[in-house]
Amino acid sequence: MNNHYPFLLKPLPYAYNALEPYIDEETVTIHHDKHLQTYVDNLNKALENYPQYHDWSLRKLVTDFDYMPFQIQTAVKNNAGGVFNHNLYFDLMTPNSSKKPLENVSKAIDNSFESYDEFVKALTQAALGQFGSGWAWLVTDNSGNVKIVSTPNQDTPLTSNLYPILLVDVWEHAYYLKYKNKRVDYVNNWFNLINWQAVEERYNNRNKFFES
Ligand code: MN3
Repeated sequence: MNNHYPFLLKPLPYAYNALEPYIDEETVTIHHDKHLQTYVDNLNKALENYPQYHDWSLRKLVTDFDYMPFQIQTAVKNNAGGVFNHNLYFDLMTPNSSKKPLENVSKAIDNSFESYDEFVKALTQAALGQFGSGWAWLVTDNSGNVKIVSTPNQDTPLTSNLYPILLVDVWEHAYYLKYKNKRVDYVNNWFNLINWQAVEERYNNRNKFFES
C-alpha cells in the first residue's frame, strides 16, 4: 500500500467475522469498508489539488498538518488521523490473542502500572472517560516508559512525540450495533483481541520512530 497520496484502503488482516464473538462481523465490515474507506477518500480529496504534499507520508501528514494551507488543515488532520488510527487499530487485533502482554511490554507495564490487572483498569478508565468520540492509547516514550493517554476525535499522540503501541477506538461506530450504549462491555471484550505479538514488535522497534 502507498504511504503517500493517493492513499488506498489497507485490507483487513483477517476475515470480517474473525473477531466474533467480541466484535461482530457487521460492525467490522462497516467500520473497515465504510468508515475507514471514507477517511481514505476524504484524505485524498483534501490533497488532490495540492501536489506539493503528494509525497508526504501518512505520519508526516498527521504530525505536520499545521504547516499546510489553512483551507485543508482540518480535513487533513481529521482524515489522516482517521486513516492512521484505524490502520493501527485493525492491525493490533487478532483472533489468536495471547491474552497477556509478552516479555518487554509485560515488564514495561509492570513498571508503570504495578500489574497487568492495574493496567487493564487504567486503560478501561481512559476509554470510558473519553467524553464523546476518540481513542485510548498505550504509548511509549524514547526510554521505553509506557503510559496511557486518550485523545478526542481522530487526534493522535504522535503530535506529543509519543509512540503508540496499542489503541482502542471508542467512537460509537466501533461498538454500537452490538453493544448499544454499553461501551464498557465492548472495551472489556476488546482486551481478548489484542495482538500482543505486534504490540511487542512496535515496542521493541520504537527507536526507529524516535530517530526518524
Ligand atoms: Mn473508528
